[in-house]
Amino acid sequence: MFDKLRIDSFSEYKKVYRESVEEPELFWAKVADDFIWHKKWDKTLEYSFEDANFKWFSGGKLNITENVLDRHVAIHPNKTAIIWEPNNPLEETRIITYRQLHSKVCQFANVLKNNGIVKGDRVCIYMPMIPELAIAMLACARIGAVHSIVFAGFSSAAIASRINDAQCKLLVTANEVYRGEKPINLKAICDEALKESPSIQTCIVYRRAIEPTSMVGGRDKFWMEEMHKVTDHCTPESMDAEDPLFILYTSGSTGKPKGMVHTIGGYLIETAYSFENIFQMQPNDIFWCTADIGWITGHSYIVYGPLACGATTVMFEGVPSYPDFGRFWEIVEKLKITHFYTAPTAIRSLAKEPLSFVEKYDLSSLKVLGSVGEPINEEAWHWYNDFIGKGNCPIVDTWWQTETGSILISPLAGITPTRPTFATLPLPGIQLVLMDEQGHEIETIAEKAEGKLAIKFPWPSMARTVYGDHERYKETYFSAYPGYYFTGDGAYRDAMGNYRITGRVDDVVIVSGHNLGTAPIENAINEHQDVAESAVVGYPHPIKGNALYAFVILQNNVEESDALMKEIKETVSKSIGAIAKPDKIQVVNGLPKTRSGKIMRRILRKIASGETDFGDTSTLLDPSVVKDIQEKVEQSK
Ligand code: 7RM
Repeated sequence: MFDKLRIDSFSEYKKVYRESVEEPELFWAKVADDFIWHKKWDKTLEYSFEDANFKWFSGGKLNITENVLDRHVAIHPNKTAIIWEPNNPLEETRIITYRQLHSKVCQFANVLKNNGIVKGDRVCIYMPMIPELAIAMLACARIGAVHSIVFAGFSSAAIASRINDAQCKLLVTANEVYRGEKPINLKAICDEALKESPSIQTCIVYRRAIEPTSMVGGRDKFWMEEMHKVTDHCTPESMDAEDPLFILYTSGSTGKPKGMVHTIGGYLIETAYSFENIFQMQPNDIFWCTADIGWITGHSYIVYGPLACGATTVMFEGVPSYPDFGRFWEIVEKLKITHFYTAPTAIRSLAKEPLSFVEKYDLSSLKVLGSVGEPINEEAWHWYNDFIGKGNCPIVDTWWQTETGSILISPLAGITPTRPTFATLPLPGIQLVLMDEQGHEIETIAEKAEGKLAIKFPWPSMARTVYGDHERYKETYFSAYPGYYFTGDGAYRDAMGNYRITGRVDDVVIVSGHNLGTAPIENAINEHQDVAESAVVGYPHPIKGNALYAFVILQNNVEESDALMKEIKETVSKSIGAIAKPDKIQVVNGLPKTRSGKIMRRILRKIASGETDFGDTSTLLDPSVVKDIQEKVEQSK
């Protein structure tokens, strides 16, 4: 699609990278030139690290849906935009062309308007992986409304708090979701949430299943009935490049999730640029990212990136294990997938099943494999390379975050020399640095230069703020190293400049590729009446990457029991979602704390992963607690 922007050799990458660092604004302006604007921008970049203010292409006017839809309808209206694969293989695959997608998006945009939604309003979307989810988000973008997608595995309490935080006016959902064996009634979960969310005036319900659905008069409306009332003509709203496109919540190290705000111009340009160059697609290729659209990976690399490049993108409703562990490979064969992008946790869980699940299918359509979400370990990398790629498919290990909007470190498929477990080199325009303990840049060229990963110059798709809390944005990302964006990750760099990300250095745990804050989980556990206090840490897990270990102090006179442990897990499930349930709960008498009362999770992390060297424990208030916890853990083994 973007022929002019496509890098096609390693020497060209090096040249473009160098130019992008020497004159970043010129570089990004050239990229932005290839998109459809109503009016060109006044200034490419204005920024201040000190105030954490970043503006790209401000004064520029555009509508993102013209770039991801109208533009392609004009060139290839009958090209497939979305292939939808249902949870149940007996149900039919849906093929949606660019023309059809455009028509549905415009229609649903009119539905939103009919229901009082105007530019700037926030719309919450709580939907399963069906095409209507993509349609709803693009419809928001068409009229300048801001979407806030909540992953359909979250609980009613989690939806309510997100709706309330952004004061969403409308909620889009479906009556049921199918993932694996049992259907889940999403509408019932929404009804619970809406008891606590008075800002919602309308709830639009897509009938995923022909089930009786309880509807609240005046508030709830069926998708189909609303669609029948409108045409498929909808003039795209002319938006400023810096107007918000969406809010997406991500967990932080303190209680409340952060609503990361992404803006239209920079996000469009960089998701498209990164998609084009990393995946190196050919016109008839088929791209499948297995993430859920409820996470940033789905936003950027199922919807916006691929569609901006006019590619064919696959949406899968189900799970890798249903009806059996061959489901992914069956789909690869059936849809002739050329580009397959998944998470290390999925790779590890499939690698432990018999190889016959892989060998049963013809995977020869595959050209490129991708990985995202957490560091990929050596073993999983080789299994992926040998048995899925048959040694013929470059693996792009892509590092990025909800906050970065698009991939910042990755090989370009077939171009950048790869190194197992390394995300390799920064994309053009991305100025990475490693920081030492004193907060200085590590400039050493060595086989292993190790530090904390930070970024020295703004990039277009970076989040602009935390919704309603700019101070928190400033504090979280720009206070650790003044003049830099701090990623929260540790990393090392080899002598060739390749980066390997080692993981979070703060209190966020990546479980099965999901970014979970330990603080909200502790808050949930503490809600149980029998719990006095708790601390949650991650520990290495062969399948999930990390699992959660909860250390819990019970109220006096409460007896430890299996039933109680189960109740505690349920409390977490209810307030956050099943993915946040701790794998292990250890009852203890005390927690290792500093004099100022901070729990030293570093020590608990070591205990949880079976280590005995705790490093510096001089700030511990009462060192005997540690011994006591270790003994209890030993006893319960
Ligand atoms: C895209 C996404 C972000 C955190 C990030 C890292 C970890 C992501 C990789 C990775 C090693 C990778 N967004 N992470 N990709 N670690 N190698 N290729 O996952 O906001 O949910 O998580 O995920 O710790 O900071 S996220």
